[in-house]
Amino acid sequence: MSHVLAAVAWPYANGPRHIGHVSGFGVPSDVFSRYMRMAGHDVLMVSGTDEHGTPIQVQADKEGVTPRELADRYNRVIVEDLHGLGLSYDLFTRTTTGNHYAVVQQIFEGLYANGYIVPKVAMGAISPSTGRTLPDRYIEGTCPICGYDGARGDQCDNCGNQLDPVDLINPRSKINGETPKFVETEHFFLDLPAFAQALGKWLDTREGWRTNVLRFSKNLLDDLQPRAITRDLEWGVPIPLDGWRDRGDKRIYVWFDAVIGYLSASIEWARRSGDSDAWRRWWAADGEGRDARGYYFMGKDNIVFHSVIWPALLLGYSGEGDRDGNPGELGRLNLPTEVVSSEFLTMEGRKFSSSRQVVIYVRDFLARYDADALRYFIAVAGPESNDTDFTWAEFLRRNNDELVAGWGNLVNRSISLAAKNFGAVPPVDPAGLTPADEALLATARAGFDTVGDLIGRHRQKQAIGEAMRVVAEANRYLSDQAPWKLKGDDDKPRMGTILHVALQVVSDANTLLTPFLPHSAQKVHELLGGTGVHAPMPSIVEVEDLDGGPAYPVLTGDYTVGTRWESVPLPVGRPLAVPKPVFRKLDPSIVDEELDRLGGNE
Ligand code: MET
Repeated sequence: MSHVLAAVAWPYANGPRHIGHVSGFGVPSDVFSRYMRMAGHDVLMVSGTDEHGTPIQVQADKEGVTPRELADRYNRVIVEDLHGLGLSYDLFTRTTTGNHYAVVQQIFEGLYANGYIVPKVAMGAISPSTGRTLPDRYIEGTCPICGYDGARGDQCDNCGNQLDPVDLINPRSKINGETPKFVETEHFFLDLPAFAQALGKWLDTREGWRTNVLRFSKNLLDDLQPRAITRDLEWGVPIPLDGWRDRGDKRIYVWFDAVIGYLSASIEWARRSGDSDAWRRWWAADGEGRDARGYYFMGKDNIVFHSVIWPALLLGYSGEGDRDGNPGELGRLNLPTEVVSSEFLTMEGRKFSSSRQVVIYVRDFLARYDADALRYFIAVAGPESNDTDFTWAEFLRRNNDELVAGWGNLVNRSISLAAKNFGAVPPVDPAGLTPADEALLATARAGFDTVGDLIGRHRQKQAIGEAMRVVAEANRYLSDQAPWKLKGDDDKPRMGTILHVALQVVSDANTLLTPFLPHSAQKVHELLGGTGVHAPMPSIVEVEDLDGGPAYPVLTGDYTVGTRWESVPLPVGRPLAVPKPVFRKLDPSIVDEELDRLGGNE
């Protein structure tokens, strides 16, 4: 057993999340965490809503509410959506908690004490018409590095480089098109160049990363610049230094506070668990967390923050950047084991866009379809290592031809036949198993190694492909053996054997599919006569803020109770009832209906 941290990207609380968001990090991190727990590891899966910074401020201005009101609203919406998908967070919290503020300030102070945070006068953009600061992301222009015309002030999405708005050619405000004015303003900078060697050494020791993620991260080291980690903004974590703490107009940069969320959420989880030091099992590099592993799940636009900036913060706080320093009060902290980044999901060939209504919100999806139908699509056809397209026609096909006609059919016909002819799990005939029986059972058993290994290496597409291969072989076995023809008294023992084998393989395949399809796995477990929790689910709990702030909803759960990653022999004689179908076949008319719902459709 080992300690495994599943650190999942924090969705901005500035609107409902769409299926592109959850297919990049939400579902894959849940599949991974569920599998790791089933395999006996002590998993801590944490995240929360990202509630500071300009993404929240700008949307709040648009809706005419305060940032806090906006964050409260969408925090709840997002918590409910992730709950609907069955994502098994140990704690899904938010960045506006007292605990998070304290931890962010602690990390800032540690970095400052080690000399990695320095004040500097920089040029900041303001809007000439309103006099307010113009956030980096709301300035657009031509990238000075690659010439792409849609570059943002903080980053070019074409070449992936980090930018400063002042470097953009022909800068303009995304809010109203005006040309920003640049004025001098004092900020704190993270001395990123002072981590070049330590980061390079660490990246050189990384194994098993997707090659593009590792290559991209190493390339970033060639041109590290100091990064501003404060902003001219009223909304955010105050700067914990004398003379700055009480200033209303400067706050810590949202990305600085958000990545620290992985640590602060772990600490919050520990404080709520009754053992306030328990977080150290995943984090303390010199103590209980020495052998822990940390996997970070995100979309590809977030790589730099997880493979360069967050590790730099951890190194600097631990006193392990390129100059001498001491660890802060929390001690030396673990760096990520792996940054697991996915690509993008597009929608009927176009980029997701809430404003153009090229979007399917999680909530709307779950109102019309089952969570596992979406989880299945994401697992078999999601953007794991290539940009991929969601189309309703493909969703329909995957659901009807694979989930319903493949897995659902196997479950249904095996259990129905056994229930009708035996009313229970039949025994194996004393004549024994045939080579075909043995071969199928062996295929299913071998799945535990293959599928588990693939999930452990973040090859979830291949993993579910292997699990579905077991399903396909079992369907072929049933068709070949045709147990329904063996109705005579002499044949019935053989019919029992075939159904015994089929049911055992249904049970094994169900376990293999549990990380992917937890809702239906629980149902199949019950159809097989099982009781108790097979696939644990998260719940929404209203909690008090631990440091006196307002109460809020979190996602949490007890995941120690689910089934293990192993073949469990089905007890002969266990009563079986004729099953109701587990999966819903969808009518082809949904494709046109859904396309009509999408905006901008010809
Ligand atoms: N809120 C960010 C995003 O949605 C992710 C933050 S992960 C610490 O891109």
